[in-house]
Amino acid sequence: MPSKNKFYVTTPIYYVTAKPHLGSLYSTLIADVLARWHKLKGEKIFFLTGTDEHGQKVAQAAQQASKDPKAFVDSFIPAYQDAWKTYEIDYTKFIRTTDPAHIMGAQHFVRHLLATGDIYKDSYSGWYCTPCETFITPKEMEKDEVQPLCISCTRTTTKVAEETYFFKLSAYQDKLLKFYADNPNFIMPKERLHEIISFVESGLKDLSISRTTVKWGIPFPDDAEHILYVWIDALSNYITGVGYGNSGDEENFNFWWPADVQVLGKDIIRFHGVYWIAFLMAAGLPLPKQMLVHGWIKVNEQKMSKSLGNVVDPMVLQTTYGVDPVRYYLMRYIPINQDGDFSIESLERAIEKDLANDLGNLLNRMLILAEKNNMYTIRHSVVWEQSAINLRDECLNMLTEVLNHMEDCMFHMALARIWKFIHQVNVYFHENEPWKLAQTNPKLFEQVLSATCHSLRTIGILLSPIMPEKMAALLMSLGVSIDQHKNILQELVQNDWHHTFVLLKTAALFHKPETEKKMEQPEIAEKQKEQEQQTYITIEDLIKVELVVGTIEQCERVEQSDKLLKMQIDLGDKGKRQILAGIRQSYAPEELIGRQGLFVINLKPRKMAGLESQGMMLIAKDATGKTQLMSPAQLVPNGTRLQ
Ligand code: ME8
Ligand code: MG
Repeated sequence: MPSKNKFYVTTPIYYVTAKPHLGSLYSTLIADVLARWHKLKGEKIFFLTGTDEHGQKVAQAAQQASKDPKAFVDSFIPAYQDAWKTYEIDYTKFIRTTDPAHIMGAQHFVRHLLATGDIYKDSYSGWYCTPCETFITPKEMEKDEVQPLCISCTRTTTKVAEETYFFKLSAYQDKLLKFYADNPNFIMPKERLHEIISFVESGLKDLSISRTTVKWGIPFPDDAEHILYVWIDALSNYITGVGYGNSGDEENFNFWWPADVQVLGKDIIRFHGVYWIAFLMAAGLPLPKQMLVHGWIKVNEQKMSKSLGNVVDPMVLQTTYGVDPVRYYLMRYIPINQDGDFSIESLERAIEKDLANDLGNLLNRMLILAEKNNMYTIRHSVVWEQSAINLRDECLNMLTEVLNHMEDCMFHMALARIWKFIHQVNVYFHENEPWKLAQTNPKLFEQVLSATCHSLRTIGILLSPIMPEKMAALLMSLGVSIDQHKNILQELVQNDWHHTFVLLKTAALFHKPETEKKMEQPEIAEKQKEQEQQTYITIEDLIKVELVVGTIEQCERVEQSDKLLKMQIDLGDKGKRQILAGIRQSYAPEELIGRQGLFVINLKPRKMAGLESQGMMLIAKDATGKTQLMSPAQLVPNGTRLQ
């Protein structure tokens, strides 16, 4: 089939019972990054986001606020639109389920399902969880339970007994299982597919898709006693948003549907991976190509959520830290395939270390040095020195790996790989001592600047979907402009270092968080207090500790843990050891491989996250929580004991 060169991406539509929080931003940001990434490939983009405004949950919240439901939902819309605008969320359309076009489309969808015979009327009696807007299936209840708790959110449920329209979900069990088997990449990350398969395998009951005891919703076609169950209303936004059910828009709908990627959190995977797919199968519509399911942002081990009241307001966060640094932090340090803890501490560390020190300073040093020597136009070399050739090869290696990670939507891996390259560029710049070359060898001086500019150009383009504004500034300071209609990634992969750069002085891209501006971190003060309480040990105590120099040969993340890295350490004549350390927030594994460190090797082996750690690595943490690996200032043979 000829490719349409299009990319259609969606986010969940959020319940408008409050303004957006960091969790809602996270899903929306992932979709934005994907959309911008595909734009770099020259594809046409449709990016749909919006709000889920009907149903019992919203109606109850409106009632509590003594407001009419429509006035209540209207009051939050500016907060969503402002937040998305501030965070550079470049959506194509913001859909509201109260939009007339959506209402028409959703009714059309249900009429279609009625016509195919997949809907019948009966009575329903059971339990309902309002916060999740979900019916509790008998399987999810303990036997003889009086009032079950919701298995998803553990809150109390309410009894519902009413006449309802059912969708024949049970008829789709085999078709769904076949679909999953035929499309193993349908759900990313792949682990999440098993969850769906076992839910479907355990048996599907027909699904109630209308309510009579709730009034705030879309009228059921030709039966005004009923309103649409909020999930069938909400899910259909993904098709109504591109024109389904609205005459005149068929061409638009046929062009964009099916969605290429649907982004969602793991809490709503069943609605998307099972119900939504079955509805579409019943309607005979094409199925979405992929669902990208992410984990939860947590605060102190708890899911960040409106109902738990532990939310972080992205609008407050950006006033202190800026938009692009928050975007970067979320994409790099909340791995998409697992839950991630949000902390101010690690956000500040990311800004200081990765953005201000590693990337910002590199650009700055290069620009200042060029200016000092009146070099504003940097020409490429015809013959490159070996060190520049090596850097150029590394640039291509990095690109290849980053492209793969981005195809897998492993954003955190892509970013770690880009940062490894940034380190290499820093080393190249430093080792070539261009400030000396400026006096002794102007030609080579220009070459070092040129190699650095070429590297920064690639870095800036690759990072532009993550930090659009900062990378636009970076590229502008190099005199680079991007042609929106070309596949720029394809050009990058050619890795031709033949550009001329016209430098423009620019304000520093990133600022280290200033101490007086930093947000509250009470836990840090506690830690400092603990450290201040000194007690003495004797020299005999000290020599009991066997402290040895070793080289980190291998290093990888421990899947089950947000904090741990697993390392293989070469201790020379003392052999090899597996050692685990809680430094994952400070170092990407690649950064550590090949480096020397100091290790306690006679500590009793202990299990961490189910793995044995045969010693301990020495690290230092400063007051901001930044971790530093302790290493000898110069290379020392592995196995050397400290004295
Ligand atoms: O479920 N971490 O809306 P909702 C990461 N209206 N993501 C989070 C999060 C967190 N702590 N908290 C929320 C609904 N999210 C329905 C969806 S779609 C047809 C209807 C994100 O307001 C995540 O994507 O409860 C989650 O799936 C979504 O917000 C739920 O938002
Ligand atoms: Mg929710």
